Amino acid sequence: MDRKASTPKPATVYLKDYQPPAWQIEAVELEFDLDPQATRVRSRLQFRRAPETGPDTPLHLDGEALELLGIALDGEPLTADRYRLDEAGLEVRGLPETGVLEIETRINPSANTELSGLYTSSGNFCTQCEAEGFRRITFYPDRPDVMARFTTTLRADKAATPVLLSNGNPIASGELEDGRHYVTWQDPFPKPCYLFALVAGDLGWIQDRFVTRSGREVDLYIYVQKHNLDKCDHAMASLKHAMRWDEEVYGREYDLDRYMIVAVDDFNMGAMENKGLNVFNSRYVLARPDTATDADYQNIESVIGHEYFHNWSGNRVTCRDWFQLSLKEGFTVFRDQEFSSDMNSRGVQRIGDVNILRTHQFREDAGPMAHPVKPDHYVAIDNFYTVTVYNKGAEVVRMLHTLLGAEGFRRGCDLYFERHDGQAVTTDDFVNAMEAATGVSLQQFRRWYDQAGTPELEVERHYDPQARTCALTLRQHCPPTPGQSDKQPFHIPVAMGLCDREGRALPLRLYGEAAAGGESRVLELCREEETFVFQDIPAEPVPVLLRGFSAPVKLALDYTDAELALLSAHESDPFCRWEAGQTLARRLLLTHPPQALDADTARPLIEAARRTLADTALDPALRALALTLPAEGYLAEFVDPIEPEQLHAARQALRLTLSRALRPDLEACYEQLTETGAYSPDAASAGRRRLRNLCLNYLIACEDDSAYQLALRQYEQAGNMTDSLAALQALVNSDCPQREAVLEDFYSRWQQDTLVVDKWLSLQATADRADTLERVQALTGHPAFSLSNPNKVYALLRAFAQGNPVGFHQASGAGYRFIGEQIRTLDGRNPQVASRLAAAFTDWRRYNPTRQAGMRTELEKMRDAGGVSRDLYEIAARSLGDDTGTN
Ligand code: 7MF
Ligand code: ZN
Repeated sequence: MDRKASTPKPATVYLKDYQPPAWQIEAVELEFDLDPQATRVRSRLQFRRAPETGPDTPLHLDGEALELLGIALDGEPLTADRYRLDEAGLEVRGLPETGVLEIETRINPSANTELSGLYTSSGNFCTQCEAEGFRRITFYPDRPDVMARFTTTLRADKAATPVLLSNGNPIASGELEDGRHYVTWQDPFPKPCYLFALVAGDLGWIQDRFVTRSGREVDLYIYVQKHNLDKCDHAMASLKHAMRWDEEVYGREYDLDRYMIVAVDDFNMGAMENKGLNVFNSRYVLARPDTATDADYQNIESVIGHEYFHNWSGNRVTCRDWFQLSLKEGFTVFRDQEFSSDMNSRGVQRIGDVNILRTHQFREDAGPMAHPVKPDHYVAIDNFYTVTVYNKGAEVVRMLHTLLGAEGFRRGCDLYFERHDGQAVTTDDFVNAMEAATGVSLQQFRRWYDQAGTPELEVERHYDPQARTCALTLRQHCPPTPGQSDKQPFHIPVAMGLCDREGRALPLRLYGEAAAGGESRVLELCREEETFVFQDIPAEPVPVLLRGFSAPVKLALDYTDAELALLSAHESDPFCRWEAGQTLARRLLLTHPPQALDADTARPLIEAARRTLADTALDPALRALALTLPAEGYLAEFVDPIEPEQLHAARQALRLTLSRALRPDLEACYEQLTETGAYSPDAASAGRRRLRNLCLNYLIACEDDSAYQLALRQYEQAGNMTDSLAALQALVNSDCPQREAVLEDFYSRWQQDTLVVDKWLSLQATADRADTLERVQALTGHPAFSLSNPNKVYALLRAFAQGNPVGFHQASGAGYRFIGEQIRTLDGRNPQVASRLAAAFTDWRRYNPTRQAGMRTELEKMRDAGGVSRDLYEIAARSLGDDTGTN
């Protein structure tokens, strides 16, 4: 257990204290006698002292929640004076330079409620070792810079556990006495133990084959509970697309004879890239048109891609230590974003990714949990699997791609993989390879890894009609973050263009250049302030900055409403075009009280929306994005203090105004997009459904019978989950008299399908109703809910705490007390899930004094609870402003 009742203040780990391992493990042989309550693990570690290590240095093996049954060195049992056992692990003294340590331990997988290490899910055995779960399986140097060849033998009852899987290739199998059997697996690639996996149980599978570019045949398997075998095809197709894409775009092939994916229902996060044996949360594998939405299909494709891409960015080249986490995660998120762009629509993908970054990562960067892409200290590493490490990390890699160009970036990647194949390295090694391959200096660029906070980019423009020049002055500033009061300027790539008053792009010739260099270019802002002067500009232009959102910064440019309207109608870059419309809407929402958001005030927005609804030449998905009002979570970034019900009321008022003004247009668009025929999750079809369901969402805002009938009809006739759920959601958030009956109908129809039930829980948790809190409280006692299953916790409790700001932040404080209590209960079972839920409280200082007091009280209760986990302690303490950076 990750609980330290006796230690009030858990220790902090620092990057500056990094020491290379004193001992290496060259090979590991593991034997598991699987039993749900008492699994025996025998481990043979072939160790070798590192050259720089003195002969008296003890070997430290991490271990947690293990029962030590025996320990021997080179075949001889070790006497008690040769080793010391404490709550952190095992220390062995007096070892020769090389030898074999044999250790036998016992663990209880069925009692493992943390879902870290070896545990059972729906009666099957599975593992999760990243970051520090392997130490809950056996004593081992549980750090990524110790890389070994693994051979794993699994033994279990053959009838109950016919499938026995681990990393690599099966090299032996057979029958044993008492109805048991065994399989031995060998992974030829040395790996850190966080990539170890085993899965055992009564699973079904589908099988396919992939032939690599060089002609190697790879067997592909997806293992699931048998009742889910009809939901695996999309995941398999996605896997083959990912394998082909990595060959085409990065020149990277798969390296083992088999690739296995297993779906489990109980999993703390999305998925895990264990070598040759990925373990997935079943929500990122299973899809059938009637059970999964378009968004589910998309997510499956991107998560399958993400885990597959880790085989190179993470497994073949791994992290030296956990401070380097973004080395593999930022890079791999960038790779999966690009994969999704190539498989679907680049513009839609980019807008979605920017939305996530700005609503979640900017918020993290502005609060007490702010940390650099490469953190320099932590209490619980599991708390640093953050949007900063993942999504800002991906933006940092994207900026390298922008600065070096696609070809330079590719050369840098090739060199990185060539130099470091089989090694555990740092983010610096990655940047070094990029520099060495291109000759571009990235000295200043490295600050993106070390400085936290979101830079603010202010742009001033000056047009000189006599000289026909347009001068853009770019100024950067980064606000302080915890532990970092002064920031050095960043190296910021600013993709930009200029357009005339008809929206036409102008050729760009910078002062001193002989000829124009295109209509879009990348300015590099390195100093605090720099001025760029463009020549031959016949009339005052409209500047377009940050095309494709070329840097993770906050842009300030004093556009007029007319300029924004122009860009939202004509700009060539989908992100900047969308952004212009969002800025217009945001201005309206933040400068008017809800009752003032009438048709007169909103006229320009209404007319823009009318044109968008009718613009059949434009991708429907982009039209849907353009018509979606800024999220409340994004609007919150612009106000102080955050008043959740005011933001909500403003957004709802504007939605109603648009609905009333555009009713015939919305109805026409809805009808025009009606489709019959078989469901396909492709981007074009999904885009049409997205726009049509957005029309429905607007139409029902009018709360009249004809809109209700439209939604009810869609619910009844829907041939896929996307349309069915959109109709249900529209009804649940309305006052339609049938809303309860439809909710009940949905549950009774899908109660056997745990992933569909999650959607049903989330809908209720995010419902726009006065009694939602009571409803959520009641649902915690519903048979469909369980605190033991992370997906259920996320579907109900996180959806409420993070997806229902009005409900969670209600002035009585009842939302805080309820979620606080759930977190403290959960912490005793699964600290990782508890601390993720606690993220809802970290921004407490952004609210008014009453709310601050309510949130603060809950954080203090978490921090000061006896037996609080390290994970939850760190979140609560840092949120409260305690300095966890000093021991
Ligand atoms: C896509 O990164 C993007 C991010 C760690 C677990 C999966 O492959 C992973 C694992 C966490 C948070 C997000 C993701 C993952 C984890 C993830 C998955 C798919 N190495 Br924690
Ligand atoms: Zn990952």
